[in-house]
Amino acid sequence: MKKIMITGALGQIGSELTVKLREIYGSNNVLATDIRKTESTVVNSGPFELLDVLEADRMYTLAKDFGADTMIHMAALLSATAEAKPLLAWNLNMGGLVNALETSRDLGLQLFSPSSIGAFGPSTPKQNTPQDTLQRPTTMYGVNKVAGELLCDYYFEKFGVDTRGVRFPGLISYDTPPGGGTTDYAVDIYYKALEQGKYTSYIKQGTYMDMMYMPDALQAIVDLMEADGSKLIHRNAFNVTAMSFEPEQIAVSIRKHIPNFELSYDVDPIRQAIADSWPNAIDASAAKDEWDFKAQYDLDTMTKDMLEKLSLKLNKND
Ligand code: AKB
Repeated sequence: MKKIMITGALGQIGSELTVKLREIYGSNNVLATDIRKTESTVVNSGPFELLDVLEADRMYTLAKDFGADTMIHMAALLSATAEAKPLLAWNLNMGGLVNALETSRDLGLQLFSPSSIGAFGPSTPKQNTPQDTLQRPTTMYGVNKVAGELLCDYYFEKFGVDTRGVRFPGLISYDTPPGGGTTDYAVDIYYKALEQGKYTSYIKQGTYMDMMYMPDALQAIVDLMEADGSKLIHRNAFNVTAMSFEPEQIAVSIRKHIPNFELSYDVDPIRQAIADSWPNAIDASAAKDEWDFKAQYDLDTMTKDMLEKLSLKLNKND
């Protein structure tokens, strides 16, 4: 990775990834793009262009003019929004990916495109979910992710595009809030713990899902993209995870810092159904074996860092 173009750069992952990549590779070597423009570090700290990922010609021209050798394609609708707007999700998630693949094919770019634990479904083994297993998701997001994994494999096999990707779990960060995901409760809970001392979860007690702290997710992207391609067997869909917990466990972790924190429930049937169709805990051993994936943060170290960073952020905004 030397000249990198990012789509969806103002989203939850993109906004922190852009900053990290600019630190590693130099500000002028990372072109951030998004469908909107905001007063933000991403826009102000290096090159930025407006891009709707459905505009294939503009995507191609921007990548060509920038001299990109790498595309990191983050623009997508997340699981809950995709379930509410399935046709839009199909068009945007698949159309954007096809354009990213075609641009990468024409210009010889290396391409990162994220999959998700959403690529699994109710018939997938729930515990220690294997890397290679049944994938019959029942959500539009899951359908998009499985199709995306296969399409990326196809472009590698057929056209030699150096496609790479991981199945991300829920990602937790203090910088940019996620939007429209099923796992978003695990971010909201920290904001509400600091602001109100209590949180009402839309995910039911006892519902386990895989999660990861954002610094580990960003490092995973860099490590996979820098990995020796000849060692990658599962190049587009590596299971990665750092922890698996249910709402009560995150509450216990928060109470180590905010002893009176209260957790209650008002379950959202749509997001609960999505969560119920996903694994409880996936097996990330293929990522460890093939490119040395490892996560630094567990639930308690993440909670400590989240609460410290978030209180600084929230106090600053007072
Ligand atoms: C979501 O909940 O949609 C995402 C995911 C796990 O892919 N965070």
